[in-house]
This record gives sequence, structure tokens and C-alpha cells, in this order.
Amino acid sequence: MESLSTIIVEHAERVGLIKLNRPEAYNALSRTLIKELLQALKLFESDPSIGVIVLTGGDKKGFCAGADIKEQSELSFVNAYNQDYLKDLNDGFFAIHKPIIGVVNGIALGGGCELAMMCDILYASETAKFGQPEITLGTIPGAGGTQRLIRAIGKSKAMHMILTGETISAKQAEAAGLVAKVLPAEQVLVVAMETATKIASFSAPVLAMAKEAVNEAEELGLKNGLHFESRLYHATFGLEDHAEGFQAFLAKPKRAAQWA
Ligand code: CO8
Repeated sequence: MESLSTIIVEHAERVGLIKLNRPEAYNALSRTLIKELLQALKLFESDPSIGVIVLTGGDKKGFCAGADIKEQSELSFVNAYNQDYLKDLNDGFFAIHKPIIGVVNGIALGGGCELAMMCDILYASETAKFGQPEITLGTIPGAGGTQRLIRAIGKSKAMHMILTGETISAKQAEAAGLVAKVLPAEQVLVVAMETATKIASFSAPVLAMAKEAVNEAEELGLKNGLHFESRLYHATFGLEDHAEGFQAFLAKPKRAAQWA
């Protein structure tokens, strides 16, 4: 990968770590940052030694303050419309089959909250804050805020956040179901990396199928969703990892499975 100016990329065993690194602008989503983030995601997706991706902000400036306000202020409607401004971010996340854990260690505002919601599991520090303040800027969420927030926390809470621009705390986000775990700031990344390592120890194709099945729940009605799940479940029967997992459980004594 070419030299990076807005993110830091690291490896730890089977976990690929991406840290947003534009502290001077609270990790706002400039075009450069988005380009580098999507490159890093693609790289980890294609690297068989990586099982899970962790995405976080820097330690000091929180997770992400959303779209780059300076960049956005220079765009006309026609420019934004013709270039599908920032649409590539959602598209890039849709192309990733590996689980992505988002670690929100401070503010996640606007596009930052939307970026967090593109992840599959969210951990937050006790000091984290989530919000969709676009209304205060004379615009609306543009990368999934009106769609994913309602699915995560329900219509009334989502509408409240989007129409008032007010933030919610990490504890509120956890109670509402947006966040899986809240931890002290100094522990949150460490614990998320442990969880990522655990998840990455399972069969890669089965993880991808589980992620796809869960994500399809948001697209399909219950009947079609159950049918889709059932088909993927049956498909796992054809994997070497399925045979190995079942044989390892049935062995006497039971043994740990060795995934392909
Ligand atoms: N874009 C660009 N620069 C930013 C942003 C941003 N979103 N947020 C902060 N900065 C910059 C400030 O301009 C300032 O720069 P400088 O030092 O050069 O003046 C620097 O970061 C520090 O900011 P503050 O002085 O304001 O620091 P505070 O600690 O007082 O406040 C906050 C920090 C709370 C993060 C505050 O800066 C803030 O409210 N930022 C804006 C948050 C916001 O409104 N976000 C929504 C943006 S619109 C959006 O996201 C639309 C979504 C569209 C989809 C995008 C998908 C990719």
C-alpha cells in the first residue's frame, strides 16, 4: 500500500487494525481519508492471514466527526450529485465479507456515527458520544443515518437524535442496542482486539456466511430471511470446516477444531 497520511494500519495475529489518524480535524472523513480507509479494508479483505478487521479512531480525538465540513462546504448540489459524493464509503463496506468491529473511543458524529454503524459489532468507551448533528448544519445524514439508526435503536429515538441533533452517551447507546459493550477508555481497544482474535480463530467461510445471513435480516422479510438463512446453513455442510468442526466435537476425547 502507498504511504498513508490519514490512517494507521497494523496487524496483530489474524486481526487487521485500522486507526483513523487525522487528529487535527477529529478524523473527519476527507476524500483522502475515505480513499485510504477503503484501500486498507480491501487489502485486509484479500489477505487470507486476516480473519477480522478492527476500526478505531486515535486515542485522543475520538472516533470521527463526520463528513469533512470544509470539503462539503465547497460542493454544489450538481457536483455532489454527479460524483455521488461519499457514496463509495457504504459501497466499500458492503464489499467486505470479513467481520468488522468498530471501537468508538470518543465522539462519533454525523458521518462518524454512520461509519460506526457500517461496522458489524460496536464497542464504545465510557466517554463515547453518538450523534447525528447534520440538522444543525442545514443538512441531513447522508451515509445511512436515517436508515441504520432506526434499525439499531428504533424510530422514536432515531428521530429524536436526527431532528434535535442531540448526542447520546455510550451507556444510552448500549441500552438502546446500538453498542454491544461499553468499557473504560483505556481497556476498550484491548478488549475489542481480544474479541476480534477470538472471532478470527473460527472458520473464515463460516464467519462470512454468518455475517451475510445477519445482514440480510435487514433486507428481507422474515419468511425470505429464514429461507436465505436455511440455504446458507445447508451450504456450510459442504465445507471442510463443517466436517472438521463436527468431527472434533464428536472425537473421544473431544479436541479443538483445526480450521482449513
Ligand atoms: N470536518 C472538518 N473539520 C472538523 C470537523 C469536521 N466534521 N469537526 C471538527 N473539525 C475541525 C475544526 O474545524 C477545528 O479545526 P481548526 O483547528 O482548524 O479550526 C478542529 O477540528 C477542532 O475542532 P473544534 O475547535 O470545534 O474542537 P472542539 O473540541 O471544540 O469540538 C467537535 C469538537 C465536537 C467534534 C466539533 O468540532 C464539532 O461539532 N464538529 C462537527 C461535527 C459535525 O457536525 N459533524 C457532522 C458533519 S456533516 C456529516 O457528517 C454529514 C454526513 C454525510 C455522510 C458522510 C459519509 C462519509
